[in-house]
Amino acid sequence: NVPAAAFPSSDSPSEIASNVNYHAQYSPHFSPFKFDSEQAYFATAESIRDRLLQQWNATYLHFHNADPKQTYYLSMEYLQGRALSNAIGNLDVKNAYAEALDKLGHQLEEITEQEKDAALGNGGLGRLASCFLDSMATLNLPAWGYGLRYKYGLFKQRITKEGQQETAEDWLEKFSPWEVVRHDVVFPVRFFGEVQIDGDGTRKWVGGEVVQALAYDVPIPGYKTKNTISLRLWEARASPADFNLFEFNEGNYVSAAQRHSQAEQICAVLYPGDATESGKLLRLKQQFFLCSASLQDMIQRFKERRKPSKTWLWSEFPSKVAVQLNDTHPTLAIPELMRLLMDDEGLGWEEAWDVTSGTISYTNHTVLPEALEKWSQAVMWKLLPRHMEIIEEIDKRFLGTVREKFPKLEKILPSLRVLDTNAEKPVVRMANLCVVTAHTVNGVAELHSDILKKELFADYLTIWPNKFQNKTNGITPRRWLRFCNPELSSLITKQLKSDKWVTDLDELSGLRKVCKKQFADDASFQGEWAAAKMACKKRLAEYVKKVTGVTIDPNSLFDIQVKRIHEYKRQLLNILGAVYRYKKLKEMSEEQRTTSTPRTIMIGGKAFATYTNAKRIVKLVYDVGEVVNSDPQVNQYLKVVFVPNYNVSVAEMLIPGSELSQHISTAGMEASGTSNMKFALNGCLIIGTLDGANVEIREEVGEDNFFLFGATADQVPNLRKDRENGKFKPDPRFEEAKQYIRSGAFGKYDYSQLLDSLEGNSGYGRGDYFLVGQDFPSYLDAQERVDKAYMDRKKWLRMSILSTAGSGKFSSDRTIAQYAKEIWNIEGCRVP
Ligand code: DL6
Repeated sequence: NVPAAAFPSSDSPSEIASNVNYHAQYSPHFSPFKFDSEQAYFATAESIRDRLLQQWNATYLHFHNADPKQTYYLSMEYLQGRALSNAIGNLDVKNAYAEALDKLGHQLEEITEQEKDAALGNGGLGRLASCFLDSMATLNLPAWGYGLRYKYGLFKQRITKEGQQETAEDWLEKFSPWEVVRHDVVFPVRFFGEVQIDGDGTRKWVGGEVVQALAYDVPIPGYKTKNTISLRLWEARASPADFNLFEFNEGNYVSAAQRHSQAEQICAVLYPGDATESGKLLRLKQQFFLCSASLQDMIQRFKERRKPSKTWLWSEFPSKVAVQLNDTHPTLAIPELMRLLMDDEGLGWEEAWDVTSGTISYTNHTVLPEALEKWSQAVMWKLLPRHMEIIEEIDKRFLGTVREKFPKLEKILPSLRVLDTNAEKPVVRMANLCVVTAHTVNGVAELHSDILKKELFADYLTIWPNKFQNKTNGITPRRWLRFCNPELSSLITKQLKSDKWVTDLDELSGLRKVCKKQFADDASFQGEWAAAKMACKKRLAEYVKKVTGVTIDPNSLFDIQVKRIHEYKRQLLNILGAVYRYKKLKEMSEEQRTTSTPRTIMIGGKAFATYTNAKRIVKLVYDVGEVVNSDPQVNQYLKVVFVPNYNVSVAEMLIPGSELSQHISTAGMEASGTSNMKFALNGCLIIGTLDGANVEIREEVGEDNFFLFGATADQVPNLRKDRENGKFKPDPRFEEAKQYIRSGAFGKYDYSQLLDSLEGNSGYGRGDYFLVGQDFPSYLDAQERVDKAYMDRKKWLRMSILSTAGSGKFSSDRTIAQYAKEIWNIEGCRVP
């Protein structure tokens, strides 16, 4: 009986219900006459989307008229997660929508569960990009994100007794209500072809294959502001003329549609396998496609905003446009901007170079050698011949400048160059191209930025002492506390008597007050804190039961490690610790066992499809869980669960319910980590090494509230040398844990190759390069401290409260405000 209204004239629940009903009737995606949860989700999402579009239009118009300097964030990854609950929260209409849905016979929570995660990312780098967009919008910054609209995103993970199985992620299967296709925003992107030189010496890139980049806008609302910015995702399309009707009518259907399928491949999946030449070429195509389409769009907007006068100075471009490269994946923006400026706009080299380097800044997110991109020069010449000319020129001019101004660097010049011509297969070093060109280079945590300055990019410091900065990562407090943990959120707001912390996270330090007097700590607050945590733990236990079938006890300590599976992140250290714990529990008498701290260890994360050792680790966790969880002697004291298909929504369930979280990478290898910040913010204690942002988290929450272990980054090189020289003596407990697995205690699968990687003396991926054996004893000691602390409920709760209280620094609002001021030079531009 609810009427249908195309747009609600107020935020009253009945008006909203009419609007949702309108969408159910007039934007139908299913057969009529039913209104189940799925339909209700789409209709609700469309109702919210209308609001976002209204705000988006107002924001865009405002930016257009005000013409402020604008930042463009270029990233191959965005891990957006679900949009509905986030948008409802940011628009501050949760209660109104909950009531409206109630009128229509639905629960808001159940509706939001219908949404599939937009998983256009792999890990921390992609989620960081999404947190940044939320903060940019919330801070009213004139900023947009650019990415690719992958049809399948990263794979969906299933866990069976065989280990990890990958299937295509089908987030677009039933359409996404959050994207708006812009048929008027299309740019041609060329690949292959050749460079044509005109009579006057001007160069033009011609021929080859041309693909159309079509824009889809995903509106990103700020929190309690009208500002709604865009995540513009490009889709690759062939034009209708590329369909070969003649071939088709000849019955050659595959070749008739060849151009179309080639275009479709570009945005099919994130990180296609790159073991083959065609895989490498496809990845490079993806990167260039993102860069070229985005830059053409930026240039067009720059011109449009200057249209009344029809003239502009290109030298003004850097004072209107900032481009942030999220790692090296969008490095091709450098030669592409140079090409567009020189070949299309007629600028000379120097002028184009000043514009390009004045516009571009670069964030490094890793020091792992295998993740520092290097592209074969041969492949680049084939795919992007004009860009290779430009890169060669950049390299040549860089050499000239250094030789002239810094002759002392001659010896080390080969390692600083953009081109590596000595290699058997000459390559372009993308990180070097970024450092040589960008006006600013930043790392993502203090330790990581120091390592960049002292090691990876040390020699560039002589040339550009002021180019390098640190911007410690952050997370959005909206998604990662306010919305995912309503229980703790309300308690904090009640205690602080304000919800100002949602946009000013430093306010959380006010919670320290309740912990001031040693153990005279406010018992009632502690009780409420414990109750909030317990509510989240119970919800998590139900979820774990639903997705794995394993029953876990909310009274046990919930110990979680969720992140991409990688040897440097050392999930292997965690599971070896669990194996050791299991063995000791089995050896204890029943009476002794009753004094142990019951624990539920949860591990989750995706292993890259071709990363064999990572997949073995997943299987080992699963196998250990199968044995431990069904062992009646032990399973009241220990459970081990592999949580499948870790993604943003799963994180939103796991993190609020966590009590201990493991961030245990080999020191110096994790650039920052951001889930550590989310856990700490939700009152979870961290067991970790002095790596990445752990260092700063420990400083902020207090060293007594952090379970530290392991070698430091300074010690790691010598410890590796010691191993190589046969000086390392493994702790007997480490040997015992490995031996237990080798004995077949966890099934018939042969884990010898995985365990062998922890033995021997040297080599990356062998000889225990990640120092699991080295850190194992101090890890076990730290775990003992955890067990003891958990038994002291008051102490644990106090530590938990202090952990949240000390998390203010890790808001992405702080990070983005620093980028805006110290790198982009942009200011807020709030829609009136
Ligand atoms: O900066 C975001 C995120 C960091 O928190 C992680 O520590 C870091 O591993 C990740 N880096 C990458 C880049 N590639 N690799 N490996 O994902 O960035």
